[in-house]
Amino acid sequence: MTATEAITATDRRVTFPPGFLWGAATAAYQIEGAARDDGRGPSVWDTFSRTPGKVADGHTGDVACDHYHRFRDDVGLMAELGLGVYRFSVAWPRVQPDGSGPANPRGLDFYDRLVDALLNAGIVPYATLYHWDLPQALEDRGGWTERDTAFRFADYAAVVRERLGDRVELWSTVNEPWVAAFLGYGSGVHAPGRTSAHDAFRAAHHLLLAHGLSVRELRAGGAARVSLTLNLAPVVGRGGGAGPAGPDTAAADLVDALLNRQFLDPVLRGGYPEPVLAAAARLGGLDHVRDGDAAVIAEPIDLLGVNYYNPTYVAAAPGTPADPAFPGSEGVAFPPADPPLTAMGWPIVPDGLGEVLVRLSRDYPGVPLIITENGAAFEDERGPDGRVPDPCRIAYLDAHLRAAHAALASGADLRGYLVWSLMDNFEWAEGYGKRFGLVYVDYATQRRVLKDSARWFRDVISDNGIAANGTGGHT
Ligand code: IFM
Repeated sequence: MTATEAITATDRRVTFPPGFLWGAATAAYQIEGAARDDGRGPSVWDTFSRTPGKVADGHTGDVACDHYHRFRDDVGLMAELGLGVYRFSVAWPRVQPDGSGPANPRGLDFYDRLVDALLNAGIVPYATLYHWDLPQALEDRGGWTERDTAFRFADYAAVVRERLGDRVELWSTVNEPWVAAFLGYGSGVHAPGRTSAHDAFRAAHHLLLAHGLSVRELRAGGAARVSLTLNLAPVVGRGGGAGPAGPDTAAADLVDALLNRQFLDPVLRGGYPEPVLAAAARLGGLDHVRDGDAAVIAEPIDLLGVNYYNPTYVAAAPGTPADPAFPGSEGVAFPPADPPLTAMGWPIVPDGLGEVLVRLSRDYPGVPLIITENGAAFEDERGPDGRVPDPCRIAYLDAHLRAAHAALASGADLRGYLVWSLMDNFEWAEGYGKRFGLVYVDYATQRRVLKDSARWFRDVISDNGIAANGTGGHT
């Protein structure tokens, strides 16, 4: 059985509710390039990617997809696909090159032009304020381990809202705080590359505080609809010790607390889960958590953004040291996943998306959901006819959409689905080798080519659903 066959879930036609939002997502450092243009300051990712050995093949975001100069054509591609919504991120170091103080108007001008181009094309702009490009000047003062960074972020949010708030109604504060904190300050595989359990918990808390403070700033501008974007995954015990009281179940519960509930509970329930408090207390203390923070972090949101890629597998393994990305997970192993896998080596498990959505609607009712990222990297190549056939991606998206649809049918309040990503881009520590796009980017020429999946997604959007046989409306 091929990977494509293995992940094609069913051949039934499914239709989404009227008004369902269809879109695609990107992030500033991954596509913009123009790293020194118009007064942009350096970010932690500029520093990190220039540090030998940190990013595959020494790639940097200096040029990326050159979207900064080509955004009008890229918006044209979005219009061609029929996107209803486009999620992009604003680069903090373009807006405040040193992370504080007066705004750099030329940096804001870029987002002004982008938002106008989107609106002219009938596409809803969905602005993320933070997708990991912390101004280096703030990292030099302690970065996310410092409480002050959260307050600088709130100031930055106010500056962006003042310029774009008359036209942008849909906002996300922070993208994937788990990744920013635990890969940036715990395992160090992401910028700024620090490796301290204590720093990782501090960073996570200050990112949550930044979220809550910036929700307040965005609200001060009026009618904004505000979200937070979390990477969420089912955590599955698979060492043979599962069962209600089995050791794998306890391991799964601990990792679920570290990965999912560490963010969901403070935002949607007003406080950290006990296993997170215990781990953070043991690994450096909780001095960074102050009275009043819980209320700020629990500031109501209008929408929760869900980024889903794959489940996390765990097994009880007494004596195993903690994985640096999961400080506090001593005694837990992370067994490798079975095929089918994406080019990232990530397991393809569409039902995991459904599980996440149903769990959210059960355990955290009342907050509408939007899938802000879902997609996959595969080994895409241009054929001799110039086309980029990517049947695995079509099958992947088809199966995940079917899982999302089933979750809707089970009562999940799901409002939309955005593919990661609009186009191939800088995949962080993996550089440009991993292609997630609906649109193929030839980095030598910056030529864009619609992959077959882009045409398929265009038909899904225009049909507001998926046709039978896992093909969308695409023939
Ligand atoms: O490329 C990233 C994105 O920046 C955040 N979510 C996961 C994607 C794939 O790794």
